[in-house]
Amino acid sequence: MPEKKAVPAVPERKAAPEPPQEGKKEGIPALAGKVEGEKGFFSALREKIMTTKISGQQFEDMFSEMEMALLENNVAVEVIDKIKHDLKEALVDHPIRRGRVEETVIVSLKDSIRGLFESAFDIVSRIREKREKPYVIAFVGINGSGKTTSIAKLASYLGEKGFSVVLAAADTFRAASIEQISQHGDKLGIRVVKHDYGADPAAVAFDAIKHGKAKGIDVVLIDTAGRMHSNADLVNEMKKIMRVAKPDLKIFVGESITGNDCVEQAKTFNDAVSIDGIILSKADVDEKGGAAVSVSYVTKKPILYIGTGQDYKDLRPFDVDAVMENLGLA
Ligand SMILES: Nc1nc2c(ncn2[C@@H]2O[C@H](COP(=O)(O)OP(=O)(O)O)[C@@H](O)[C@H]2O)c(=O)[nH]1
Ligand SMILES: [Mg+2]
Repeated sequence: MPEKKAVPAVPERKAAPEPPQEGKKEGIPALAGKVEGEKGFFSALREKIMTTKISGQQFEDMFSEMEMALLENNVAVEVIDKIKHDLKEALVDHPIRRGRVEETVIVSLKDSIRGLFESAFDIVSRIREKREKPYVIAFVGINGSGKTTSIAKLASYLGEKGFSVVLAAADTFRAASIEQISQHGDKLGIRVVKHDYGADPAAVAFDAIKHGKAKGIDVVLIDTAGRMHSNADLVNEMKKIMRVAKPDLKIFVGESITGNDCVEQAKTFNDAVSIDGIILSKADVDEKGGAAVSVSYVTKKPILYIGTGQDYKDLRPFDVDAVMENLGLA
């Protein structure tokens, strides 16, 4: 090893000898005192020894495997593109400490996924903040996605918080829908405003709000029908309900188990009536988590609650940390 320095010390830094530090076994006596914060020759050398870089090609190879895993777990394609972009920025051609490559990739992946979620707001505060009663929430989503069940859960929760609630049976289309919501109303001791099957859903919503105003009710929850989301009639019907009811909040309810379909539905309803938030139902049966990871990013709307079962108590505020944990990314 050279006895003298191959490159002069950086001029502005006085070569004040540092006290010998324990545990430092650089094996280069002439440079041993100059490791911390060193610039120039030695730091360049040290960086070469201590760090590595992921090249563009290595990244592509690594990501193609990751991409397969994300697709298999129902993560939407545009979300995969976003994750790829984030990881590329974070990883390609940056020095990474040797032995820390895997850890660095995982940290970058977690950061990227965490960044996909819009932050949720608190419905209870929103209700309290509204001066004029009632606070009106309309629920949209396709048939069987969990709207009526989620409405009943939310009604139960709001009841516990001390709010008076009325339900609007504005799904006048699906067989037994009015009976279903009426049963929930009976169990919860909550009034259900209903018309006959085939009646105009907007009229049901209107009546429920009128009733709410007259009785000083805090919250009106509007159930709606969800025939196929591609059906233009349905979209027009939704728009009419929204025009008439002017809800304070429009919540899309989607089945988390349907993965990409759920994301597509959310997009369609968002385009049609501009949703404010999302409830993901059936999270208790979803192992993949792709919808949870994708739906907020794609719509730019927050996930407010997840449904975790069929009981009234099975509605949880959405928690990014819990989702990360479910995905094995905590
Ligand atoms: N396991 C589970 N089942 C749910 C959940 N939410 C709703 N369901 C069930 O899914 C089915 C359809 O729900 P429903 O509320 O009628 O959907 P709607 O057609 O959108 O009103 C019913 O059998 C519900 O009991 C949930 O979070 N977990
Ligand atoms: Mg229903």
